Amino acid sequence: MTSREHNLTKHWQALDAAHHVHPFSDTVALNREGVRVITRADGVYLWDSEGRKLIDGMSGLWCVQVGYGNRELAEAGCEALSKLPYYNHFFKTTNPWTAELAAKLATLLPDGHERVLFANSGSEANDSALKLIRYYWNLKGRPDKKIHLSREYAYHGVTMAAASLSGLTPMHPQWDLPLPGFAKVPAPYWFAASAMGHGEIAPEEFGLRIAHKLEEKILELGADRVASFSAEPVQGAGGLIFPPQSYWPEVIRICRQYDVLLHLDEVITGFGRLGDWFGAQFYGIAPDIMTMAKGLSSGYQPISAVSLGSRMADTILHANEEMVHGYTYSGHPVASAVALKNLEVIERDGLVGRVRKTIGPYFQRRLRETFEPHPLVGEVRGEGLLAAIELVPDKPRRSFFPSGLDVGTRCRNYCFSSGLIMRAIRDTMVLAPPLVVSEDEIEEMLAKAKDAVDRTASDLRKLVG
Ligand code: PXG
Repeated sequence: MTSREHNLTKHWQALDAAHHVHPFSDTVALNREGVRVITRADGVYLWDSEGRKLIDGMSGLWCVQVGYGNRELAEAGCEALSKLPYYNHFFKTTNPWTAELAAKLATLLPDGHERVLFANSGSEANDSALKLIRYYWNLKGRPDKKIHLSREYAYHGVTMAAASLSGLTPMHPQWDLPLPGFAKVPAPYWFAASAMGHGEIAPEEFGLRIAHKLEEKILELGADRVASFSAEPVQGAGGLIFPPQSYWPEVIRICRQYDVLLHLDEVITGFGRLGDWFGAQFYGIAPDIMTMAKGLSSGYQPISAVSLGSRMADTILHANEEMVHGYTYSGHPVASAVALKNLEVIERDGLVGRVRKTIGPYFQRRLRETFEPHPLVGEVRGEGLLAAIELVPDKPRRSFFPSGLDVGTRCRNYCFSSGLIMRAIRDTMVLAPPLVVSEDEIEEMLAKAKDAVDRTASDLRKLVG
């Protein structure tokens, strides 16, 4: 590090500490430690202001599908910025990029999803989805159907409604949430089954058991009061929870039987991460309404979308009245242009097929070879370019460490110090690399991750014997 780099870093850190409030952070602790200033990125790599290179195993926050530094996306954004930096869709107007983006999405979305609304973040998309669900039931003359069901460990965002829908309990008390009208059902988290008191149970049987908890909740609340069930096809920020194969078909049956709208949150699973365009196609789910963000623009611009299946579209779009909803930046021209180019690049370069057929299987095989034999690893799970490694005290018993040991954070810190960005969710280590990642880059990530898990194991031997 040069002295100029050092001085600049200190300067930005001081400004940041004095004026910038960070998301999901303890300000005092953060400023004691000092933030890292990220200054540039290319491919799967980031650089900080001190010249250190980091390999990004998380695609930013699960979003940079095409990798960093893609010139085509930058140029598409520049072109829209120069031609039409802003205009809205409120005054009987549209723009070329937003119209084309909506039409392009309709070709990729599950059958029947022909209509799309735009917003700027996953949280806003989910907030909008809940409003549309309420509106649908009001139009149908069933105003009592108002309860929104979702799952424990779900992450749907941070607006009042999206946080209420989220099932990660630390997200609620600071804000007096959840709002009334939200209820939770358990997650199909098979690895945690015995810790949750389910005893020894096979994954497929567990999938059915947890699906039936949804049915029990609907019956308990009354099907005539339940509006919707919201779920991520694979739960992301809650710990990368992959449902057993038996789960989704049974959930779909239950939603149909009790006339509960199915809302899929594809904010993480959308745009190729599982080796299909969406989790809906991967698991064979036909949602009534879907939300997406992140990979829609590879994170290059803030943009999200809500798509309506034919059932909801037919009712809402033929209401013959104004739909009183929309944001200043819904379908922003620059964000739309970048998202449109992003979809073109993903399609042209065959990135989804690559995840399904080549790089995804390679990643999954090497991950299992590297971590399944490790004494600290209780389970390796994953599909496509999503993977989780559960760090556990007792491999055969599938138990968890006491939270005070901060095993995941310890391992995450070792990753950082060796130049790998990997996410720790409790003691579950997560990887979600960009869809363009190469085999060599996967090897680099896995070698650094293995080293971090080894060092964590050695710490634990010292701590607990
Ligand atoms: N739904 C899902 C499934 C998400 O993962 C959101 C909605 C909200 O999106 P916005 O754009 O409002 O943030 C998300 C976001 C993490 C992490 O640490 C995950 C998210 C956001 C921030 C951190 O894993 N997911």
